[in-house]
Amino acid sequence: MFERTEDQQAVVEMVRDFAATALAPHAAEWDETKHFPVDVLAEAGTLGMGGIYVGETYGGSGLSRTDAVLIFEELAKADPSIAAYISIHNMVAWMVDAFGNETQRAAWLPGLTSMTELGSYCLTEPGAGSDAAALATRAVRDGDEYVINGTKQFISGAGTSTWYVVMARTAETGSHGITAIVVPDGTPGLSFGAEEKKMGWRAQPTRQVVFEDVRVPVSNRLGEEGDGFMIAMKGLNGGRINIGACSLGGAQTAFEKSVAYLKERHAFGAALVKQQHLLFELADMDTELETARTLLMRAADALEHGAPDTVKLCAMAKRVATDTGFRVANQALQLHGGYGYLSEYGLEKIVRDLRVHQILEGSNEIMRLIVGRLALED
Ligand code: FAD
Ligand code: 2MC
Repeated sequence: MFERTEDQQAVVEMVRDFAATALAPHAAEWDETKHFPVDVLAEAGTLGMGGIYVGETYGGSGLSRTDAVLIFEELAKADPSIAAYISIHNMVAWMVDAFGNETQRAAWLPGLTSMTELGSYCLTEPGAGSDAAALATRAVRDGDEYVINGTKQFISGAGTSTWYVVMARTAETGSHGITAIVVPDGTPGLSFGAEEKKMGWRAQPTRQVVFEDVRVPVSNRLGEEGDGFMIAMKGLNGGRINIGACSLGGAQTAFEKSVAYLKERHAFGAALVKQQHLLFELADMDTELETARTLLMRAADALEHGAPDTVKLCAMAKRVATDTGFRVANQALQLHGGYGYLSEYGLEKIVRDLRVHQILEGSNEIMRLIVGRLALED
């Protein structure tokens, strides 16, 4: 699990090359101008990054969850914001592949896997974030159609995506009364809020998605009525690992910048790296990143093989990797002194981008809730 195979090494090198040429040189500008580079995403699609762990029949790459961790770490080394969006898109593509029927997969996957059509995951609402099972967006059946009303909050890619996977209430039975429905862009009654102004993740849009008597055929439902919460949570198990890998990638870059900087910056008659305190800081950062990487790979392997402790490991790994990523990035900024605070050095963007990983895809408090509850069951 920990030694890379030749195939994995080849994938990593391909992604590293793409990230270094297509993402890294533009990341600062996209952040500043809030540009969502859909053309570059389509390029990532041609390289197989639109459906990393989607089956090959409809254009997926058929790779494993541990491969995905390696890929997202590489992408995020160049730009955590774009890497994180690709991770959400992959979650959507996988949900269609895993829970869609043959007709749905044939219709929706080719566009998703090639990333010529983007996907958004719509769970959170203004009144239901962490308590996702309390969601109120309603889908009422009318003959062969669902009529959807409600509002989704903080939806990544909203306004640009072609496909919205929407978790909506079809019955008053809590988490078992939720259904996953695919809503195409352009459906009458579907509209979007203004782009949120954010601390980080500025190279991708976050908007409300509003449903006013939106009608879609019943054949757009993923799985059965009432399966939606389970589908959403299973998607998130992988999403949580991937977002952890995005934290790792951003923080790894921040760490490497710190090593180079402390070697080169002189004070008190020597390079700063000669200060044992600073060397120990670097040692801790390196160790913490490796600890997080190891746990992520362990969780990804559990998910890949359907291990009974998958949910717990994914939650543990998400919390550890995103907390570690933020701490390391923030410490890297500190090690750069005043220069760390300047955009030009690239540290403050990483800190801004990584901060939100502690909040979304299940906040780190919710990760503790999941682990704690499961620990009591053990
Ligand atoms: P709340 O649930 O209101 O929580 C507020 C605080 O209370 C948090 O610190 C939380 O951890 C804590 N808390 C809540 N309940 C408990 C508890 N039981 N015990 C301890 N602490 C608790 N959602 C999507 O569906 N799709 C997306 O694409 C998406 N993209 C996002 C992009 C961005 C930039 C952001 C900021 C959010 C995105 N989200 C998305 C939403 C995200 O998942 C939620 O913000 C997150 O789940 C937290 O929900 P909330 O904001 O409503 O906070
Ligand atoms: N994997 C598989 N199944 C899961 C699961 C998981 N990770 N989490 C819950 N379930 C199942 C659970 O087993 C139960 O099934 P059943 O009733 O058949 O026994 C069902 O779902 C309900 O679970 P709970 O009884 O634990 O429900 P509760 O409401 O008490 O808590 C909680 C659920 C808090 C774990 C869930 O609401 C949650 O994960 N909240 C965080 C929301 C979140 O992660 N949002 C992210 C939005 S996406 C995003 O941010 C992006 C950037 C894309």
